[in-house]
Amino acid sequence: MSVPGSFAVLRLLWLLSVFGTVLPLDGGMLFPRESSFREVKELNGLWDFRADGSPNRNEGFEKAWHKRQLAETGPVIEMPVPASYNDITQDPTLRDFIGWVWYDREVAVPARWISDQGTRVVLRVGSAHYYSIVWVNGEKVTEHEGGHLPFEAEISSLIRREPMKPCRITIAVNNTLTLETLPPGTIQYMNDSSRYPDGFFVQNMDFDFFNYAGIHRPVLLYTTPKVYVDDITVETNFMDNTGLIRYKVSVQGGFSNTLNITLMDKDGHFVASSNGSSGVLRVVDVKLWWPYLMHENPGYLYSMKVRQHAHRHVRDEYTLPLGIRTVNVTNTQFLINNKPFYFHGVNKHEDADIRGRGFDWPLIVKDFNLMKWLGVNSFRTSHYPYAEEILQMCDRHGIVLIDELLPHISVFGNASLSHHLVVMDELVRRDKNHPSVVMWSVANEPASEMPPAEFYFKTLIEHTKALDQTRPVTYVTIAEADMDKGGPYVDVVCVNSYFAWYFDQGRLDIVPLQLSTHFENWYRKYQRPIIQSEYGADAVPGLHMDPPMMFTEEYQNALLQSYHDVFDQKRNQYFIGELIWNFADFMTAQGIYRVVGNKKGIFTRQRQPKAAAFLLRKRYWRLANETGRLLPD
Ligand code: GCB
Repeated sequence: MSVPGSFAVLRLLWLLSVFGTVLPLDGGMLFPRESSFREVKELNGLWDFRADGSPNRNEGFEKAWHKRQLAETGPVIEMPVPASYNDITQDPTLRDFIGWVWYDREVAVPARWISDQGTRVVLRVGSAHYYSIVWVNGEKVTEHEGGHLPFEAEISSLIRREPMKPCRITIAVNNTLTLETLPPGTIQYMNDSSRYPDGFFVQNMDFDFFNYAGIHRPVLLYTTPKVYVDDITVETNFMDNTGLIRYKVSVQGGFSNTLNITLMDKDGHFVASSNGSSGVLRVVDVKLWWPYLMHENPGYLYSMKVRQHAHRHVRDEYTLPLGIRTVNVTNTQFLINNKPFYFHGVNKHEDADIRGRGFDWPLIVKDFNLMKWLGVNSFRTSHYPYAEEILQMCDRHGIVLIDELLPHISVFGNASLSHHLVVMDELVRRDKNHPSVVMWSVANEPASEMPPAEFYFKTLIEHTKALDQTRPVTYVTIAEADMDKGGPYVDVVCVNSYFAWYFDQGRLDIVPLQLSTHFENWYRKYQRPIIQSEYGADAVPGLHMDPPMMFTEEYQNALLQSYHDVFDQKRNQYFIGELIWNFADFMTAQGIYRVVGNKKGIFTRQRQPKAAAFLLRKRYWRLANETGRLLPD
């Protein structure tokens, strides 16, 4: 990411510079794709399941439940994977369960995967919240901390040991949040025996969404050859009509053989080729990746086929979809392909009835259809990394993403920081090649009044910029005091505010003054473009009152409208985007501020529009016409 001056000079410098994406983690996290040399077997469906309800939640480890089938060590129920387990049964104890839950199932592994010593078999979990341990046939193969990113383990030699036996996969998942986890939480024991039974505890959390848990994304077995393409990194640029793709490929598992890279256009026609593990592909008459509503052909993707040869035979093949685009930020603008981009979008959650945070294609496709209906060109992955399949949809449809790592954090110790840096590495490693990702958000609303916060954020933001120099970095903030800690380091100021909602309740008349003062102060201080990264009001669908009162659909509409008036005044100055809170109603912990969840959605949780959806739809299509057209050079 660079501040544009003379673009041609910068492009030249780009070609001469070193690779901008530097990843300290060992190994890649390429999305598993089938090819002539790779197979994928999905393990989704029903698994056996048991929550460890013992007082210390440790019975499973004490009795080594992983050593046998789960059904042999106690009662089990059927649990769908992927899904949160919380809302699947009628049992409130399971809905609110804190501690270890256990899943297992047997898998028939294709005989040729076992007999062919040249095949590498990998077990991959798309995500499981929060801490996971995985065993295969009773032997531990991996563990992982963090609820929203994939992890995997090679299991080839293990399954070859007893080739005739089915392969039993056991996964234990713990959703307990502590001061060491990200997001943090605390476990509080209630010791007053006159009010609470022995051992009674609660999980305290500082974020506003239900702590859904379980195996949330697909579980897969996939194969690669023994010597395999492990990671690919691409960075793109263009000069006049020529696209430039700088690539780096790493091969693992043995001697790095000849690599051959072929780029194809959307119709499968040859575009360019190269040999070797790094280089630059030149694309004549390039078709750039454009956001939805900014071009008649948004989301244009090329395919980069990476082939690994040995003795003139192809040994491995992996095809990466990629889009060619640039991102730059000035003091007042966000530029995609050197054109000003205005974010008119939403904040989302991975959240729905029954499945909780579980991956669900019908829901994902419905949400994309709703976003396109609304005229949304962007969203923020509030407040954690979303499934990679969602990012792929964004790539294909031209929906621009602010890729966020974490919700509210309030602990700034060394342990949190080291873990935060590792998860940031994991996020960049997974998402670096997605053209839809135009900015990293390292956290939402950190309670930065805590003293070590400034060091924490400086380190985190600088680390992220060192990982990836091609994208701007932000963190999302709500208070000016918070911004003082990280503000000097961010490229774009992302600000949340809830005027006439959490403050000055019911007083819509104060919004124009407070909002514009707020913007002016922030711009004066940081001289960075500003995005309204959250604003909104709860509306209970079907509740009406005119003149508007809080919680009615009319109030939600009127509040949005009063924000929009100020946005329109600042739009041609430094104000570069608006993301409504929230796309849809979503579940939260129980509390007196939430009526069965957060109701700030412009759609209900079942994805039916409230009045505000129509208001926003009108506005976003108007904005698309005013801001989205390609501006002349
Ligand atoms: C915020 C948070 C978001 C909450 C929202 C609200 O500032 O970032 O997670 O859900 O406010 O509705 O209170």
